[in-house]
Amino acid sequence: MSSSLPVDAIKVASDKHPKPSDVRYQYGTAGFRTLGKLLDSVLFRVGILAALRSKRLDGKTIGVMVTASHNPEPDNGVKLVDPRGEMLEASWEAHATTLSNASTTDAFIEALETLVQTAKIDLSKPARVVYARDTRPSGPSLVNALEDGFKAIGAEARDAGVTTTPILHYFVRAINTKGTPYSYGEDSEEGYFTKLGQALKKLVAGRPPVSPLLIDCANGVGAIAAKTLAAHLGDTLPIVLENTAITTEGALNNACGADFVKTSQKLPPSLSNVLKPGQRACSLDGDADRLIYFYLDERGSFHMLDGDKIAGLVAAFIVEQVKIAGLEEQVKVGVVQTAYANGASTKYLQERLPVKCVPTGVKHLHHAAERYDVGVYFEANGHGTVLFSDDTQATLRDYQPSTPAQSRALENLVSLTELINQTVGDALSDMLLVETVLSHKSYTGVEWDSLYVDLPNRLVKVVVSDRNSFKTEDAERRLVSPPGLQSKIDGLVNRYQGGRSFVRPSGTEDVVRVYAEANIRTQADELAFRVAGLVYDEAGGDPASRPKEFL
Ligand code: G16
Repeated sequence: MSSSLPVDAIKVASDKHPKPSDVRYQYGTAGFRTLGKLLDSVLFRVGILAALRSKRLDGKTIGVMVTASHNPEPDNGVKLVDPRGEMLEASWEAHATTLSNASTTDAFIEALETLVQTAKIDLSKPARVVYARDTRPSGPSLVNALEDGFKAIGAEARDAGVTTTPILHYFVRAINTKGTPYSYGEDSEEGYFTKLGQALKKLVAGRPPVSPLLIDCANGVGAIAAKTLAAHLGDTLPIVLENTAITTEGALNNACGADFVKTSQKLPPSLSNVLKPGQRACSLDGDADRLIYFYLDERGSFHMLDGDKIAGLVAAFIVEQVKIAGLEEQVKVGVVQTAYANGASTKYLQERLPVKCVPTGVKHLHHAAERYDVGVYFEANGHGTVLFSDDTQATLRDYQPSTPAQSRALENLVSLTELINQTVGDALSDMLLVETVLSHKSYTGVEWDSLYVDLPNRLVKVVVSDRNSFKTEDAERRLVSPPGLQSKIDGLVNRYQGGRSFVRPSGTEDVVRVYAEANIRTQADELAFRVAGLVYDEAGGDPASRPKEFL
């Protein structure tokens, strides 16, 4: 290795971004996430870490996204994106946690030197990064801290401005594949929107026009991207944008957006006088990587179409196109879910395809989906995508169809590989995917919803003194710690018909999550309430978060 760390420059800059003494940071489910005001030192250090990751990978561009996604506005966060646009490799999550917790500048430099040694980083290599942020008020100052990190280590940094998380992931892959046979597209927003828009136009060519789709933008960065997308799509897909107040203080994710809809199983109040019965609508989350659909029936009752329903719709369509194309033997489709998947969706999918259950977190689903020729993965919360393996994409390129029907199905599959953001869950790309399938099947929300009937379910949060005392196994479906709690949960679950419940610590909020489902609504609510009560009693719950009855 021919060069060393610019220790003096890092020291001077690091002293401007001291670590608060009373905070312990953790690179969790989706990076660092906590109150924005606590993150200054973390952003500075992440800037340096991203540069080292790039050097370790021979100067490939690494992405840095400043966002707290579905969390409330005072929160913020940061996550790193690896060269193919996927989440940071797991072993580096531990390095991120270590660096962020070094208590002083000297301890930080020491931790950096250890990392350079243990990860065998050649410091003479270039460091390239691309970064972006969402619309949170704390974003600009956190980006300044990040930029100080880039400057201190001498990284070549490209500012992608204010954009969605999935667009940043797209950029990373597009930059790293530029000029190669695997080119992912132009590395610009224009390139992203053109790619998606053109693919949609091919997929729905000749289909009847559709009625306008209403998008709840969660008052976040998705509002900006959806507006640009709408302009690219024109009459192909008329779009009405709601909850676009990106500069209104406190509005982000507040009583709107995908997490609100999924968790409360309700229409955002802001849409109650806007959404017409039968109209298709969807919610994005704060950084536009999650998508939940919904509609009101003729009686005005709310119906939600979550990530599980999206997986069912999309997987069935892809299987059908593969079959029509005559590729059934060569291209096997599989689905990946988490424990949050509704039991009815798992049953529906298992009757048709291989289904795997993995722990929460897109990175787990993504890796499991990579093992299929076509891997469809969605979390129930609306976070997911579809992956076509390199071999499958080559099969689609080389295949010679023998009938016009085969040829059309093949073209559809190829266009799907363009329409779908295969780097990560992308609400806008997923929305176009859903719209494509609805158009091909001539489905309204009602027909889509009737593919299977969801088991009533409830998700609740409990604030406990130490969520890290909760440890799980079997893809988070069972607790191993606190000892004895799982058998109490089992005892309760057995009393409910169709009962299922599990408890896991969140990786993005300081809470423990409780999920329950049962054959009837009152029973699902009661089971969730009782299990939450057990957690609360066993784990020293915060009185303010004592589980409330939903009945
Ligand atoms: C992130 C992850 C998701 C995960 C969600 C909730 O989503 O990317 O995979 O489902 O957090 O995780 P937890 O239950 O551990 O808090 P997002 O949209 O917030 O980035």
